[in-house]
Amino acid sequence: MSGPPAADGASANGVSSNGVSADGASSNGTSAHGGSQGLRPYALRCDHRTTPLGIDESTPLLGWRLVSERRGDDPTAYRVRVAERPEDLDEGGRPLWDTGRVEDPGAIGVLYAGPALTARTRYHWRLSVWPAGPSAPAEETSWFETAFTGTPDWRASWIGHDPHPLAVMDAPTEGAHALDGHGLAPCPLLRRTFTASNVTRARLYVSARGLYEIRLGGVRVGDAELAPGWTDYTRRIQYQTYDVTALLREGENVLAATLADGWWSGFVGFEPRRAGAHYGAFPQLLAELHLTGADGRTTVIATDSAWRTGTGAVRHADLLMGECHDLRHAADGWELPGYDDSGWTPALVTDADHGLLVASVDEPVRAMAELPARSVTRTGEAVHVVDFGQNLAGRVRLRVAALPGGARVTVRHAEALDAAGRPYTANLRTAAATDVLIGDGREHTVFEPGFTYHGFRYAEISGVPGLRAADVVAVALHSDTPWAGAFDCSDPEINRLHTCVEWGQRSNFVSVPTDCPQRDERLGWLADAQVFLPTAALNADVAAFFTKWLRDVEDARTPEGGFTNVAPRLTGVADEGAPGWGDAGVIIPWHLYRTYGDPRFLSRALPGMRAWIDLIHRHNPDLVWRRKVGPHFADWLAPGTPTPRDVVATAYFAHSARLTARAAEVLGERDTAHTYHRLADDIRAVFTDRFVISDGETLSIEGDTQTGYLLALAFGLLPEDRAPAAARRLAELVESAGPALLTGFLGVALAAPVLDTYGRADLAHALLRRAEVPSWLFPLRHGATTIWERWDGWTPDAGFRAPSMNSFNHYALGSIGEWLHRGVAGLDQHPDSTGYRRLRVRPRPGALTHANSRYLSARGTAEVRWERRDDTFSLRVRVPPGADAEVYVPTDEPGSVRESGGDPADRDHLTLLRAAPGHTVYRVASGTYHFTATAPGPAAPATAFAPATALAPAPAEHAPAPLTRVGSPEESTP
Ligand code: RAM
Repeated sequence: MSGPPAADGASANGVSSNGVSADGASSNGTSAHGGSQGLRPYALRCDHRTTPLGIDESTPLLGWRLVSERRGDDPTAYRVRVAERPEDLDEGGRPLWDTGRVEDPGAIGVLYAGPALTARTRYHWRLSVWPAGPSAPAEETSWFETAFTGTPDWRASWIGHDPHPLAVMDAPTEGAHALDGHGLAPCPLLRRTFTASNVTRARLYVSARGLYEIRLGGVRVGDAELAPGWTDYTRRIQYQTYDVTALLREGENVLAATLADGWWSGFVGFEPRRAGAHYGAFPQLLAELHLTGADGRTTVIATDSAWRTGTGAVRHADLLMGECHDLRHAADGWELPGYDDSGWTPALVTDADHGLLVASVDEPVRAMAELPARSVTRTGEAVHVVDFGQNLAGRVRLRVAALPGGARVTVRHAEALDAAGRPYTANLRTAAATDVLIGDGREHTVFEPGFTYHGFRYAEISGVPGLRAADVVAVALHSDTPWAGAFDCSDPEINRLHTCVEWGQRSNFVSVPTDCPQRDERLGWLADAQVFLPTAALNADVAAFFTKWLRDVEDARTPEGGFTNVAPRLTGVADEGAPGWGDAGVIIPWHLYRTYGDPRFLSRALPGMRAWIDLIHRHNPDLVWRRKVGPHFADWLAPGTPTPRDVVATAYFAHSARLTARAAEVLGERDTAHTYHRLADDIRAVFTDRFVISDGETLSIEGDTQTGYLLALAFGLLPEDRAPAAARRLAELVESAGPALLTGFLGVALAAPVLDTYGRADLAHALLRRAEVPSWLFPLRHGATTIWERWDGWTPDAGFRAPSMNSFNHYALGSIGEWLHRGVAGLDQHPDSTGYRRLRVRPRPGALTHANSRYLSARGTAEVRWERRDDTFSLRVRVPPGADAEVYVPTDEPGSVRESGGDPADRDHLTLLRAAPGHTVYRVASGTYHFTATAPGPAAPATAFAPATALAPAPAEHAPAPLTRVGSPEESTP
C-alpha cells in the first residue's frame, strides 16, 4: 500500500493513505460474491477509468465504490491482489502483488505498489472487502492493461504526406472567407498492406500530430473522435491503445489512416493566426500494430516508409473552418485489400522522436448523443434552416439522395437566428463553421464530417431540395466523462436552468475544458474551469478528464514558474496568469482532491502551487498583489462598478496561499504547510488593513462591490467577528440591485454559497427566480438552451450584443449548478471531509415544494429527496457505505421528527446532535433514512415563485444522464 500519508493519519476524512476514489461505469469484472443485500464493492476503476487499455502510469490507483442495502454496513478492511493470470487471484494462486488484509474502514482505493509493471501486459485484479463481523468478504474482479511503460521501445516513425503538392486548396469554400490563402490542404490518406496468420492477440497503438481516424480491414478502429486529443504538442503527445484482435483476417489486411490538421496544424484560437501557426505545419501519423501468435511471438507493423500515401474525398478539414468532402476525389476502396495504390507515393518519414509520447489518461471525445431535427424551415430555393432545439458542440449528419457531379451541399452552423430567421453567425468571428459536400452523381450519400466540430443549435443546409427532418441529425461530441449527477425540483424553470448548465458542460468539455465551442477561440481558459469545476464534478465524474488537463496546465507553466491563462498554452495568447486565472492551478487540484480523495492531485500539483505563490510574492513583497504577473481580467464581464483590481488579486493571493498550505499539510510536508499558512495569515492581515474599513457595526471593503464582499467572505479573509457585518453589506448590495447580482465570472460562483452560509438562502433563491437582466432566467425566457457568456447577450431592446465577444454557450455563469445540488437539494460534502467520507444534508427549500439530488460520489451513491406537503416535511437520505452524514431536518418542532415512522430515539445508526431554530440535526451512519417532521413556517419568498408541481419521479437508479450514448449504458446497480 502506498500513497502520501494523511496529515492526521486517520481516515475520518477519507484522507487515509488509501483515501482515493473510484467510479463511473460498472466494471466488467466477475460478479460480486457475498450477501445479495449486504456490503459489496462495484465500479472497480484503474486511475479513475473502467478497465483502461494502455496505461503508462507505474503506480496506478485501483479504486472502487461500495453499496449495501443495510444501515451501518460499513467496510472494515480490504485486500487487493494483482496478477497476470486470473487464476493467480484465487486462494493458493501466486499473485504479483497482494496487499494482504488491510484494516482501513475509509478506503476506496489503493495505489499499486507491487513489482514494476511490464509493458503491453494485461493485469487482472481482485478486490475483497470485509464488512464488520465474521462474514466472508465480498469480492469483485477487474483488469487494466499497460502500453509503453517508459521503455524506449517504440519502433514507429512519424509519417505524413509531402505537404508541398497538397498546399493548394480547392476553390475556397463558400462562406469560408478566412480560408483564402491559408493553405488548408486535403487530408492525407495513409495505407499499409500486410499479411497475418494465427494471430491470437492484436493491439494497435496510435497517435498523430494532428487528428487521426484509423481503420483495419475497412472497419473503423475504436470510437474516439478528434484523437489523439489536444495537448501542447511541443511538450506532450498522447497515444491511444486499441484491441483490434477481432478485426484481423487470415491473410491480407490493410491498416488505413486518415489525417487532419486539428489543433496541431489547423486554425486554433483567435484570428488572425494562420493555420499551423502554433505547433506544426502538416499532420503526421505514428502507429504500431502488435500481432501476437499462439506461440507467443509478436510481429510489429509500424509506420515507416513502406506506407503509401494519397488523398481522397476530404479536401480540407479544420476545427474552426469546417470540412469539405468532394466525392469526385473519393478513393473508393482505399481502406481495403486489393486497392491499387500504385499511383500513390511512399509516405514521407519526418522523424522517429518518441520522447513526447504518453498514454492518454482520460476517456476520449466521443459522439455522445444524437438529436433529431425539431423543425425544418424552407428559407429559399433548396435552402432550409434546421432547428435541433438544443445548442451543442458537434456536427450534422445528413443523408443526401442523389447529388449530381459538382453539385454542392453547404451546411452552415449558428447558435441563433436573426430577425429574418437566417443563421446569425457574426459572433463566430472568423470561424467559418461551414461543411461542404460536393457530389459525383452517386446515390445515397451520408455526409458527416470527421475532423471538425461546431457550436450550434441551427444548421442552414443549402443544396438539398425538399430536405426532410428525417434526413438530418445533430451529433453531440464531448469528452466521455461518465454522468454522475441528477437534479430536479418543483420549479420547472430551475430544472431547465440545470439542463442549460449540463449542456454548457457537455459542449465545452472537448478534450480540454474550453470557454466556448463556436467562435474562433475555444481555449482552455483557467478561470472558467476553476469557477465551474464544483458544478462539473457534481454533474459528471471528471477525475480522469481533469487529470489530463492538469498536465496541460503544468506543461503550460511559464519559465518563471507561473500558471498561465490558458492551457494548453498557445503562443500569442496572454501567457502569464491573471488573478483568478492562474490561481486555478491551485484551486482545481484542491477541489479534485476533496472530491475524489486521490492524493496525487495534490502531490503532482504542489511544486507548481508553490512556484505560483512564490512568484506573486516576489513581485509583490508588500503582499498587495498589484504588480501584475500577467494581464488582469478583474471580475470578468461584471455589470456595474468594477471591483478594484487589487482587491480581487490580493484576495486570490491569500486564498491560493492558504490552499497551498493545506495541500502541503495533507501531503505531510509540515514545514511547507507552516510557511504558506503564515504567508496566508499575513496576506489576510494586509487585506483587512488596506481594503477594509470597519467601525464595529458596519464594514466596508474598498470599492463596495458585491464581488469584493464575496471574495472576502468565501476566502475567509475577515476577522471572524467582522464577517457578519460584511455579509450584511453584501446582502444590502444584492437587495438594492434588484435583488440581483452585479458579479462577473469570479464573483458569481461564490454568490449563492456565501449568501447561504450567512443565513440568506432566501436571497439566493430570489436570485435564482429573478428573470430580468442580469439573471439566469432572463436568457432562459428568451430561448436559451445553454448558459450565455453575458447576462445580456441578447435583449429585446438591443438585440445581439457586439459580435466581437458574445457566445451563447459559455459555462462560466453556470457555476450556480453547484448550489442547486448542495443548497437547494441539500446534498453536500461536509467541509472537513474528503472523498465523501462525511456528507452534510441540509436542504434549503425556499418556496419550493420538493427537490432531489442524486450523486455517484467517489464512495458510492449519495442521495437526497425532500418534499414539503401541507405542514409535513419529508426527507429521504441515502449515505454510501463507509460514510456518515449530518442531516439537518428542517423543522421548528424537534419533537415532531420521525424516522421511518418511528421515534428517532429508538433507532440504531442515528444520533441526535442538536436541535436549533429551524432544524434538528442528526448524525446518521451509512444507509437510507426517511425523516418526517412538521415543516417550519413558510420561508418568506423574496420573489414570486412557480406554482408547485406534483412530486417528480426520482431519477432512475444510477442512470441520471438526460442523454445516454447509444450502446453505452450508464452504470447499473450492482
Ligand atoms: C474571453 C473568454 C474567457 C475568459 C477570457 C478572459 O475571451 O471568453 O471565457 O476567461 O476572455
